[in-house]
Amino acid sequence: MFDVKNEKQLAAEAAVGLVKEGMIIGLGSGSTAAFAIEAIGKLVAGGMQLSGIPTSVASEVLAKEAGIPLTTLEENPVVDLTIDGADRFDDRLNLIKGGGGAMLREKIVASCSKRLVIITDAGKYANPLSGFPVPVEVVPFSHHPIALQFEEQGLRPVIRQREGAPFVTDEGNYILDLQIDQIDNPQELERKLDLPGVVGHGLFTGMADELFMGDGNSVQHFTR
Ligand code: ABF
Repeated sequence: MFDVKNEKQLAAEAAVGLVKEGMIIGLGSGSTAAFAIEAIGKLVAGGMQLSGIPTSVASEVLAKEAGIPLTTLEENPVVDLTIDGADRFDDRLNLIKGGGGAMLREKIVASCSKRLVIITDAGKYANPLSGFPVPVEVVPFSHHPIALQFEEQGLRPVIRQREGAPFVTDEGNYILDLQIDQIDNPQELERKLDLPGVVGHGLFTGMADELFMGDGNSVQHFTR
């Protein structure tokens, strides 16, 4: 069994090779993106001028530790390149994201980006998408009726908890994780999720431009 950490680090460093002087960089969340943040910090230490926009409080902390100058979407609403992780990807680079609960800000930053580059390891590939719950971010006020509607659609929602209480996202919302065996039509599922009170979800369809996948001691590069 290959070292997954190594696969993540290889993918992250390959994506960071795309970073150029003066860029506004979207900084993803999760353990693979953490390797990218570390590598970008080394570019800054070497004198490269750039600014990062974190996609989570956790990534903001890592970016500050790495010495990356930070900016915001208010100051820079157009992002040159976002490097982010994923929990699953299929042949068309449709993604399941949000295992760490950051998918709302991740999708916002991705939507502001000229280029979205995903970094993963070989274990994340699933075609069709499967093997990981689809997280849906909901306003706390609405979480119960939404859960009931998802139940009626057979999507088997489970409210994400931490230490016995509902997990609260960086934006102060709850997450319903949908236990779906296989997603044959991600776009159709996206339409089912569009209920009042839903503020985001972890299905990213048609957003990723390319993907680096660590695979053993090598990196494979896919473009959509
Ligand atoms: C993040 O990357 C999340 O959307 C996703 O859950 C995570 C994958 O985590 P890891 O890289 O630790 O496997 O962008």
